[in-house]
Amino acid sequence: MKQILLSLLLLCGTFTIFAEPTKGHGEKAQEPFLRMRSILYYDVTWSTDSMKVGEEMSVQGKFHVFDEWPDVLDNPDVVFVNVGVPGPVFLRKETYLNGKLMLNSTSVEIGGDYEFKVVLKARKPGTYHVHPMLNIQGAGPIVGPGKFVEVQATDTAFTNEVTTITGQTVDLERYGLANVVTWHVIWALVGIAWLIYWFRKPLFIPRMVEIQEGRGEELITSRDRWVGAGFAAFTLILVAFGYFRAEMIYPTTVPLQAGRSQVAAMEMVPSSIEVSVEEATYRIPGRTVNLTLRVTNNGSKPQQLGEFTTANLRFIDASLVKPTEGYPVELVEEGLQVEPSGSIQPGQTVTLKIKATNPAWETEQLALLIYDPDSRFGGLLMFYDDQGNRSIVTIGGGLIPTFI
Ligand SMILES: [Cu+2]
Repeated sequence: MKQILLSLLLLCGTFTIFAEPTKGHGEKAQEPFLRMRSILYYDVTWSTDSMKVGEEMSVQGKFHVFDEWPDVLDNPDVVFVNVGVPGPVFLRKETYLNGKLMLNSTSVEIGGDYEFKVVLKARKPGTYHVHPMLNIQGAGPIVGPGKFVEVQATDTAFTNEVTTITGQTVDLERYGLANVVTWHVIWALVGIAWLIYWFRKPLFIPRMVEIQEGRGEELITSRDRWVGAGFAAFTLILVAFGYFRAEMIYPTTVPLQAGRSQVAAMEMVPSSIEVSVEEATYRIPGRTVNLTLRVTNNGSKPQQLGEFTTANLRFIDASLVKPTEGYPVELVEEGLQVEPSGSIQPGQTVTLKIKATNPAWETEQLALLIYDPDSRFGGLLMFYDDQGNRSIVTIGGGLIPTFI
């Protein structure tokens, strides 16, 4: 016994010593197909990465709803625009989807592109990983890229004042707190009294024996029945009292809004570039995704591939694409290798070989894709013409692992 205890203690000790502070929220633990083939985020920006409690920041960007939406996920019919932060450390003051104010859930079209903006007010000091996020019913929370934002404390206490429809100004941080505490205490007391009454009697085993011996009826006395009825009556009276009291104090109320709003996808200029995936492999020792693509330029301007993005990782050709200032460096890999390099002329069809090398395929746990029963990838290709105009093409297909 002593030995077992000692080894358990040692085991716990070892875990504690080697434990690192956690900072993310398990975004890497989400299945690769979920990150690569559901919502593909792009153009995400954070207005700041350092602020004080009470100050506001915004997270904005765009996302593409992947065309080949995975069968195992429910369609994105109920979608809520949100942010992924560890707990209630920010207040979400405003949320927009394609410029429309989003208080409710909406639906998004498969294959559509949307622009979002979320305004946050810092509530608690600390350093937080801030992601845009969509909560999709039947598919889970799908997070975008994350950036660390530091929130510094201030001397003044945090308040969240709003003016109600009756013109009263209230601080939502404390509003109704006494009422909430009072009612919790009242109901806890009722519950405890109920438990105490029954716990005074013989409990599980003696009761089981009585029932087995056919004397179950004798376990409940007429006094028990009266007490039970008393509790039931008291509970109903208390509920009714609470209801009428609330009606009296707050005569004007608006119920929580449960309707769903409709937002159409962004109008996108149809891309003049056609891409078909001929081969896609993942070279395990080199941590490289190799893509062989057949690309046709049906437009009137030469086009050049500048970026391949998937699962919030960006592989860019630094001569064409510059990440916005402050974009998390760990999510951008410069040096997207494209062969043959250079532009694709109007009317031309070329076979492009693309190499996207990054240890992140392993560290972001995307390589786990090859162990899935459905090893398919998805991503966005961004082509640029000679004037810097961008056109986005979605690609996807099976990804085959190679070991040499
Ligand atoms: Cu995170």
